[in-house]
Amino acid sequence: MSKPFTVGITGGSASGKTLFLEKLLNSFNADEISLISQDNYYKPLHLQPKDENGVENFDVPNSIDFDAYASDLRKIQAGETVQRKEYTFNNPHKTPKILTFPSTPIVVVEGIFVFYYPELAQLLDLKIFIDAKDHIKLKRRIIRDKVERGYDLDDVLYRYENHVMPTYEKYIEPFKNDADLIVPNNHNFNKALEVIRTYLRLKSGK
Ligand code: UZR
Ligand code: MG
Repeated sequence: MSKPFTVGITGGSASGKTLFLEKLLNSFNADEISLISQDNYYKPLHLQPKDENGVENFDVPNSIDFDAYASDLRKIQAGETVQRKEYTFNNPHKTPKILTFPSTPIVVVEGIFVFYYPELAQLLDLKIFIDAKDHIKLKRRIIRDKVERGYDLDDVLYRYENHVMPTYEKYIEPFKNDADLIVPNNHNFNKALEVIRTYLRLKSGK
C-alpha cells in the first residue's frame, strides 16, 4: 500500500473544523479515511499550563502532547494502526472510549496547532485553513461549550478573552500563510467541501 495522503486542517476555535470533517468523513467508507484529532492529545489536567489567575490554559501549544501526536502520525503513515484514549474535555459525565486510528489511504489531522508544530506540519501533504469571523466563532463556542462540554457562560467568556483570542492571534492566524487552501465558514462551506471531497476521492484511489 502506498503512503497515506495526509491532510491537515486548522483554524480558530469553533471555526467549524470538526463539523467540516464530520461531513467529509461521512462521504467515505471507514477503510478509506481516518481522522486523528489533536483533541485526543491534550495533556492530563494536572499537567496543563496555568494562567496568572491559576486557571488552566488549554490554548497554548504546551497543553498538547505533540511528541505523541507526531509519533502516532508517523506510525500511521508507515502503515500501523494506532490506539489512543479519547479526550473527554474533563467532563465527569463522559467515559473515555479507546479510539482506533487505522492506516487508511487518506489520513486527516485536525486541531488548532497542527500547522504550528514543525514536526507535525512537515508530515502534511495538504493544508486547509478554516476561516470564520470572530463573533461567529464566539457564538458557536458559547453554544458548543454549554451543550457538549457542560461549561458555564462566565467560564467560556473568560477563556475566550484570555486564552482563545490571544492564541488565535499568536499561534494560529499567522499560519494561514502556510495553507494551501482557505475555506471561509461564516455561513456554510458546502461548495468548498464538495471540491475537497472530489479531490480526496481521487487521492484515495477510488
Ligand atoms: P476546537 N478545550 C476545552 O474547552 N477543554 C479542555 O479540556 C481542553 C480544550 C478547548 C480549548 C480550545 N480551550 O480552545 C478548544 N479552552 O478546546 C480547541 N479553553 O478545540 O478547535 O474544536 O475549538
Ligand atoms: Mg473541534
